[in-house]
Amino acid sequence: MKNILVLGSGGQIGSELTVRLREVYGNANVVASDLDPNRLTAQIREAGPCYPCDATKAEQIAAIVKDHKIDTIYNLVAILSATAEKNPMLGWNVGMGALLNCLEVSKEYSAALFTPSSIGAFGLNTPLNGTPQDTIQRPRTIYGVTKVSGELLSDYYFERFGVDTRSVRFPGLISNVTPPGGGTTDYAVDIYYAAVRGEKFECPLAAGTLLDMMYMPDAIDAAIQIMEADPTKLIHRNSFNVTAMHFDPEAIYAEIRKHRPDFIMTYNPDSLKQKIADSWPNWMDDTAARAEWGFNPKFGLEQMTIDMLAKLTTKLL
Ligand code: NAD
Ligand code: AKB
Repeated sequence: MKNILVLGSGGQIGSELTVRLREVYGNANVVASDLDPNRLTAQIREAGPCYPCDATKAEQIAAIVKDHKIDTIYNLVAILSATAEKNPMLGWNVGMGALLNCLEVSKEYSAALFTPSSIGAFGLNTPLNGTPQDTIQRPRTIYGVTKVSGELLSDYYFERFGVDTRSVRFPGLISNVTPPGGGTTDYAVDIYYAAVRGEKFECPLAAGTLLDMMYMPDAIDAAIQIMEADPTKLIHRNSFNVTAMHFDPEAIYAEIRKHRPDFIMTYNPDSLKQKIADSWPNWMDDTAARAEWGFNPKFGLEQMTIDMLAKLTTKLL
């Protein structure tokens, strides 16, 4: 049995991961937290222990870890790509501050640590098709710089201090539970909300912009599976490429129109998001994750679209 602390339980990933971790490990064994406790759902607040916690303050993380005998931390604190680009100092201070504190606390209390990286850890001089596990990483966004720095720092703490750090490079994540927090790939969530509400959708990325994506249930499985993986099988640690599908705006639009033939999408590219998206992989090679810890996503674009439309229809209408 594990004792787990989730930092960022109010976010897109954290809200679903916290609930799922409690199903797997028990409500009392999974502590939820966020800088803003108002972001925590009633379900999360009522089912188990919850704390306000600013992850940029090491002592706040350490107090929870000590009190609850935490042995595993899921650090989901970051400022996503488009928002960070508007306030680079905030992106760096939050992303790196939270990670460095988690690493130090994990070292002191012998906790394992999961911190997601992203497709944002790659840049224009990375091979964009079939992006290899080990390749050039020279991103030009502050978000990407924090992700590459985080990968290096996490490997350093493993090699130098034996901290059990593990991570995946998530692609754009699509969920029907918590809206996304200011990233470049948010359009792939927003488009479903518009379709279900019967609204027109203005796409902030141009036609032909291919990006890697994953449905949230597969992302949650991956986060739990990698932390349960046999460490002797891990050749890599920070971070593994993982992906489930890749598509451009036309492909997701066409898939939605199979179910909502009246749905209309037009294009109005946002120059900041477009520049970021153009520098990210079209599709990554995730062979290492499949070979080293059995990553095996279940949802493609077709199945995800059926599920998203059904769940959002129940939620919104
Ligand atoms: P999010 O923006 O939805 O959630 C982040 C949460 O962190 C929010 O609830 C916010 O209140 C909280 N937070 C912010 N500053 C904090 C602080 N100082 N202390 C404590 N909490 C604080 O982000 P997300 O989409 O859930 O992403 C989680 C992680 O996964 C991030 O590292 C992100 O880079 C990574 N990731 C996400 C995606 C995606 O598509 N969602 C893709 C790749 C990687
Ligand atoms: C973003 O667009 O910033 C995130 C990510 C892919 O890291 N969704």
